[in-house]
Amino acid sequence: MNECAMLHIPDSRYCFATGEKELVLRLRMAREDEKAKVFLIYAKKYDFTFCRKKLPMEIKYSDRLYNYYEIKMRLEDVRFAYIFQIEEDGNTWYFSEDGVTKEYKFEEGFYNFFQMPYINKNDVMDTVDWMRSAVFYQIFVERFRQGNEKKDTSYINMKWDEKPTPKSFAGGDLAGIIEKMDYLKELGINALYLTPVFRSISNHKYDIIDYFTVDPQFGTKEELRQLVKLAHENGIRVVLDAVFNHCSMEMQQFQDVLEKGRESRFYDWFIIDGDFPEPEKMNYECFAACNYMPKLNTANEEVQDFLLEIAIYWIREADIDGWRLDVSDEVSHGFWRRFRKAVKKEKPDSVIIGENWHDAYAYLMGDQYDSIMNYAFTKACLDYFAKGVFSAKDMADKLNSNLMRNTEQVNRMMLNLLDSHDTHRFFTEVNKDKDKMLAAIALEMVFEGAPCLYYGTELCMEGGYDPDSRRGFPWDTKSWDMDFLEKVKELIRIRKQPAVQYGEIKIEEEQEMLHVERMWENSKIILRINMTEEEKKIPKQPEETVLCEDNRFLITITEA
Ligand code: ARE
Repeated sequence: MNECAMLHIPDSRYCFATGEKELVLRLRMAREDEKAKVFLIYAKKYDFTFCRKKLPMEIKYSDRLYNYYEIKMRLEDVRFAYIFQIEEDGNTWYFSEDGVTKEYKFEEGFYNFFQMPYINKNDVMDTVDWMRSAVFYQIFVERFRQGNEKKDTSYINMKWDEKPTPKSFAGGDLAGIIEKMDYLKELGINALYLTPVFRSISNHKYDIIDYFTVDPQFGTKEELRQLVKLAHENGIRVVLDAVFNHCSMEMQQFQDVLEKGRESRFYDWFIIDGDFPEPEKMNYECFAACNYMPKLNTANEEVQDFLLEIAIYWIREADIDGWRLDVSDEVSHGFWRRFRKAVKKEKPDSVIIGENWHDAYAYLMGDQYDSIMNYAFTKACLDYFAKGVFSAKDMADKLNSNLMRNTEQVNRMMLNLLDSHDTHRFFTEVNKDKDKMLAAIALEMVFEGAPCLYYGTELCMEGGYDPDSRRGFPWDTKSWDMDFLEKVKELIRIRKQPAVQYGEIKIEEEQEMLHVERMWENSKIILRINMTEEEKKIPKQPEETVLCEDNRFLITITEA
């Protein structure tokens, strides 16, 4: 048995409460040990030495190197003690805080059993309920739709269907989104993520001058209110972009420091090396190498208070349903902890989605964000669907490995995306292959977490890297591929099936195909994807009913 591969950490993604009396336990073992029989030996904490129970554990996830055994326990008590027992080739081992041992002295167990000492209610992370069935649609506001024809349009310098440059303005606004709410509802999405809408001189508005004003190019506070209200009436939630890592150098507080240097009462709002910030010398922290985006010092409590006020203000004023956090991995954990408390207090079922491109476990333990933009999912999809560097087995391994980074609650709230305003469009990445595109969307809809469609995905919009991925939405219906659009709608409907909302997930390779299963009560949804060069008829069992199919995938349902 490969001891080095064995891993279990109490009170972590390997042992977490999903309710006050519900605990998930995971044990990692080497893949080569898959014949081993694994048992959980457990008891109420204070009973462990004299009265224990034993349950078998099953492999629920596998990646290239490891198998992950998982069990969900309904507890009699909030204090829980346990060890693992492993049987292989006629040998028995025990795995406890003492590591792997041939023998285990239960009478001394209180020194080295693993434990969940006490599940305190306020430590249990809740899944935001509506996230279970959420299908997000990301809108880059400047390019979705111009609804207000009466506004001052002198800033518009790009024809709607032209290729954008970094400084293009096409005229998109909130009124445009309001106007097209029927289209969004019809598509079946039930959550919007809007890129920033506050006052700023750029087209993307990630350099904010005034966080309390909607940018006049986009509309007014009243229109934002209306948008959210109308969205809610149509069963659609709205998440806005919180750009709290940095602001615009035009923001009044930074201007004050530019003018007064150390004498400014806002000097400590920024991180400056010297008496004055000097943009040409870049002697202050900023986003990337953009001197026009000075970094806010979120270690400063006054800055924290200012940002929290903004977060709460828009929940109160516009009734938004959550925040996506820009460059969240560069902002302090301490700030996000305060942020979560404040936002969840104001609106308990709001969602907090970080923009971390990498493993974000440290932020996802229930005290900071609920989820992240799942770029690890994006990368896996690129490798499998677009670049062809992943076989079905590689893909299954990678998806399982990614799931094991986080707890069940977090996995259910992950924002799974194929592309965004910061990447090439996925349709361009798959070389405009509609079968591959649909197969990828099918995976997004059946996978654990909330899918997020970047605006225009449903119409196969193309585009390279920023700014090309931000073209104007093609409203001329003559150009639409209606079959494709209908397929996307069908797939969105599948995401709302109970098995996908609540079911466990199983991902594996079968006959060189990717096989994803969701199971809930009596129903089982199976997605099979064939990305091999061989065109094969994707097999299904006689008891399965087809929900949706295309050249590269088949989704079926079985109701027992
Ligand atoms: C502008 C120009 C670009 C130019 C860039 C740099 O448009 O053509 O390349 O400047 O000079 C916003 C705008 C951008 C704008 C940028 C700067 O949307 O158009 O670019 O401001 O003015 C990293 C960050 C991540 C960030 C991405 C882009 O970690 O937070 O880079 N994403 C957010 C937003 C962006 C936004 C900003 C941040 C700034 O979503 O839209 O840009 O507010 C690895 C790294 C990641 C890295 C990722 C991509 O995975 O680990 O950290 O993300 O690659 O590079």
